[in-house]
Amino acid sequence: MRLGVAGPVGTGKSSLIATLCRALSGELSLGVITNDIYTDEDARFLRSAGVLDPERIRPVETGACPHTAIRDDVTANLLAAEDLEADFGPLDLVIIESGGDNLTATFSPALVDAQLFVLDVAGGGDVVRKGGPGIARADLLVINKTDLGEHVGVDVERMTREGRDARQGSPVVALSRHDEASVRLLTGWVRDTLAHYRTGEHTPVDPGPMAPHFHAGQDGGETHAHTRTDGTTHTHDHAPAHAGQRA
Ligand SMILES: Nc1nc2c(ncn2[C@@H]2O[C@H](COP(=O)(O)OP(=O)(O)OP(=O)(O)O)[C@@H](O)[C@H]2O)c(=O)[nH]1
Ligand SMILES: [Mg+2]
Repeated sequence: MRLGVAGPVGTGKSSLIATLCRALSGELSLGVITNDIYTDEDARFLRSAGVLDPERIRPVETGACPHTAIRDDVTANLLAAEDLEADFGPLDLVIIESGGDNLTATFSPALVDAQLFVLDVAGGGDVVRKGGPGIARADLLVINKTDLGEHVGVDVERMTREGRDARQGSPVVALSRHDEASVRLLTGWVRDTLAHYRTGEHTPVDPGPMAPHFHAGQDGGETHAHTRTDGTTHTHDHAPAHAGQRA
């Protein structure tokens, strides 16, 4: 099974993967793929954490917005997964970390069978209300670093409750690597999902596309497409900010 881990920058994706490796490497054959925009920093962090044979941790340097490599063209990640399988197969679980992105980045179901979306309490209690496809429809929402709630004035219970409200019953785990009981909830979810995957009861779900956006240097950018929460798309024009300044 391939498991994607997405979420904004610094919410604790690599740390969560280290926690999973520590808990599961004794019972499962694991591989890890990290996606960084410019470096192999996350792969180096995980290798130095000593939680898995360093050879089982492979970096993909995306060189572009993270969603490019986890959603638009997943080839580099599929090749890394194939290489891991060739070297260490049969693998039970390959965990793929997305580069940290905004609230709209999700994995293509062509790359992963299941995906987690990771927020952290230090990012603010209101982030969960801002919504997005990962928060609403990833297979699991993780509210991470619950130990920091009291230090940043965030009501963790309320944030977790609002996460549940946003997901119509889909699971939410409030996690801190310092709280063993919460780590057991996370590893329990991974074990259950893997068991369902093996019996064919788990179906990969696409949380929905990246919000349409343009990159600097592409077209003029005056035409914007917005995807509404119901999935329909609406396109309209804005007067360019520099209107009147053009030759
Ligand atoms: N207090 C606390 N800090 C945590 C926890 N998990 C991660 N951190 C810290 O949060 C910071 C970011 O963690 P990472 O795991 O690197 O986050 P990331 O999402 O992989 O970051 P990017 O890959 O750069 O997007 C580090 O300083 C971690 O030590 C936690 O449960 N509690
Ligand atoms: Mg990371």
